[in-house]
Amino acid sequence: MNRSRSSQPPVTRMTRSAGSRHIEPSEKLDCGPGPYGKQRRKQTDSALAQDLSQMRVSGQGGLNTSSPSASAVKSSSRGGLASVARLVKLGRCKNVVVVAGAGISTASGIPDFRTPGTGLYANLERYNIPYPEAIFNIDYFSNDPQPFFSLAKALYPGSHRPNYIHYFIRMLHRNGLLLRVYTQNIDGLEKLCGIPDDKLVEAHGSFATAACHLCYTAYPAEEAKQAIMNDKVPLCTFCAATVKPDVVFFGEDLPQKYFLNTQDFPKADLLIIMGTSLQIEPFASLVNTVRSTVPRLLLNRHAVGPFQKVPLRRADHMELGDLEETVRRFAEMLGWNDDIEELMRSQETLILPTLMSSPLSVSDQTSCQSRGSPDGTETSRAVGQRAAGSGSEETDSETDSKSSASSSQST
Ligand code: CNA
Repeated sequence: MNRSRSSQPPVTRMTRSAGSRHIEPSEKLDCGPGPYGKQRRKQTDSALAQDLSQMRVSGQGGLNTSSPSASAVKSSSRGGLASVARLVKLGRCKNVVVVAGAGISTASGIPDFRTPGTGLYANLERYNIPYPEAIFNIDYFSNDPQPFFSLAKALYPGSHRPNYIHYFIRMLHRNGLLLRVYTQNIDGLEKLCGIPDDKLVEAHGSFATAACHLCYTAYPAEEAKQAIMNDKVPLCTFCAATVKPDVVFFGEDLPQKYFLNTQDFPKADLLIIMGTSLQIEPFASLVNTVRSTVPRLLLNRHAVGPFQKVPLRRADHMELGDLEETVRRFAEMLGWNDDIEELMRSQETLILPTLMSSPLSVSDQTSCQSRGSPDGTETSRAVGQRAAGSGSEETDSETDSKSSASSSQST
């Protein structure tokens, strides 16, 4: 068992923050408590300066979605999906960047944060926390890790299956169009559906690795998972503080890979934003960093971020409504639907052994997630969620490399 120090992936001082477009300069200058703070400071100055300037752009508040202006925006968006499908079919979009959030996984039975009624923030009684964001607050975790561990038990990869939306993103890759997907999700479903590692930035980390939350000594992810699943607290072998999966908490550094955005976004020729409220910085500001002529397509239940402003950029399009339904329509327009269905079937056979029955899936915990899809496929997904053997981080990555090979063959 290897528990060497500092095998934590390189981190930066760009930190995650919630609910505010404005980031205090003092917060940005904090390198965090990690042992390599100074080194990190040198590496990331230019990226930080760039992101800070961009954040000012996005710092203007948007309109409330229920306001008259918001509905004006909504109605002006009609036909957006067809226009973008036409551009793709004409071969004008060969470097597509996808920005994703919790809304792409609700069809897999994982509640998002903010949807009224079903979102995790509306169902926090069981976690016994004073305010919703506390569940991802590192100081709160340091004092009491149990609320996060209860949620982690339900979010650990292995109990949920990728849905049509994840496979749509993979199809972008298979067709050679995906430059990168930037996801805020920590459920690992992008990996599980076969999107290869080099196409994926998990901006808020994942459960694939774990480390001490104080000294960052690496800890075997599978052991951390076993402890958490058995209601035990994994402890650091170096300083005895609590070990945490490498999910990025508010105030923590984002993974170094996040900074690929400085190359990717200027290169993008289509930006697709899916299932996010664009509330968490610095991630939310990314959508303002594509060139102003680049089409931005928002697929969400309601307008968010810059899409709440009137007028929209000329190249902005949005399609509001249920995401899975919208993505299916988009795929139909592109002529991809049959291929996606086929891809889902073949990948399901590969991933079934990695899924485990989960008595504590988030949807079970909240028991309020809408699970039905128009064609009833959710029923089979739910059955499949119960039908599998034991999963592990190792099998997850094995599946990933297998499917990466198959998806790269297909591009
Ligand atoms: P959020 O703030 O909850 O926003 C989700 C957005 O998706 C909202 O605008 C919803 O209206 C929209 N949405 C949800 N379901 C649908 C649907 N079926 N059709 C159309 N739109 C829909 O979540 P964000 O991702 O913006 O916030 C980022 C947080 C959420 C990240 O830090 C994650 O770690 C965190 N999170 C992740 C998961 C996950 O990994 N699956 C789950 C819950 C929270």
